[in-house]
Amino acid sequence: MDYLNQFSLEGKVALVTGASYGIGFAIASAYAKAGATIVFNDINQDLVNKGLANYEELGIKAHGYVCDVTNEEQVTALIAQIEKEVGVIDILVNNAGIIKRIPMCEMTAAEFRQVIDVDLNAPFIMSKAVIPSMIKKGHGKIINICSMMSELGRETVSAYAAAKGGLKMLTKNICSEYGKYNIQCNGIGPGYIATPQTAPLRETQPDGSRHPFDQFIIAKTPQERWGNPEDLSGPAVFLASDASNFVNGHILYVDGGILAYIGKQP
Ligand code: NAP
Ligand code: GCO
Repeated sequence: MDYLNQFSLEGKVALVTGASYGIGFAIASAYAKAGATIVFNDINQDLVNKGLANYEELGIKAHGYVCDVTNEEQVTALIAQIEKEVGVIDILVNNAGIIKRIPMCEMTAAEFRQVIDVDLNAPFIMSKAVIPSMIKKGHGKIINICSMMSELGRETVSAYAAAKGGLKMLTKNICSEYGKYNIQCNGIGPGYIATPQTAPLRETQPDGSRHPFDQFIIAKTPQERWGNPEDLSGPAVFLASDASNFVNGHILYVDGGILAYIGKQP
């Protein structure tokens, strides 16, 4: 058997949410290079257009749609439109996410709910929308983008950690409930990745020094660097391909070793 063929995504339709840029864009671009047809959504047409241009720059003909992943009506309409215009979704990556860095006692309930809505409720809504067709088709791959905060806490990210911890368990539950239909649901837990979401944590200080949090992450990472979105491409292709057909309910941490390491002695 040519084992490399197991990693091919030829003939597959992959939907990556929130993939105009950042981690989602890197994953969707890797899927296209592995042969998949790429579908992505973002929250407004301007971002979708920017995303389409970004894919075109790489020679990728993507299908972009406007959809707020927290809105169940929009999601139901999106899946029906994709199935009509592109095809049944074989691979869903729940990537869209937000973070609010606010000390818990200063965070309003509305702010907490907003993070839970995008980072946890939306993956539930999206997964519920694609599973029926995956069952009919006899297979499916759902990949949830979790986080270090699926395992660890830190100051100011209470809502995000609660959501990503919940997303880890939603991943295990989809595996438990739908594994019998040959649906594999796994998570990817990125470490600290250089994207717009973490830009505030990496800003160069007025005196030209590195941001204290930047230095902290370097000291906590055995590989002594931030991750790049492209570091997630290979693991994401693996979990979307036939190479992982008996991997289910697993969270694959792609973190340069952070979770294994107590941190460099100051
Ligand atoms: P990002 O740069 O902020 O991109 C997030 C994407 O999600 C954006 O395209 C955003 O669109 C979209 N989005 C947000 N809310 C949405 C909604 N309601 N409906 C549709 N799209 C929506 O974030 P990232 O760093 O690439 O992170 C992507 C995922 O990885 C997130 O789930 C994040 O929690 C997770 N993650 C990130 C890191 C990291 O260090 N960067 C590490 C671990 C996990 P807008 O521009 O319109 O907001
Ligand atoms: C933060 C960061 C992290 C990363 C990521 C780590 O403020 O601590 O934004 O939450 O985004 O989730 O895996």
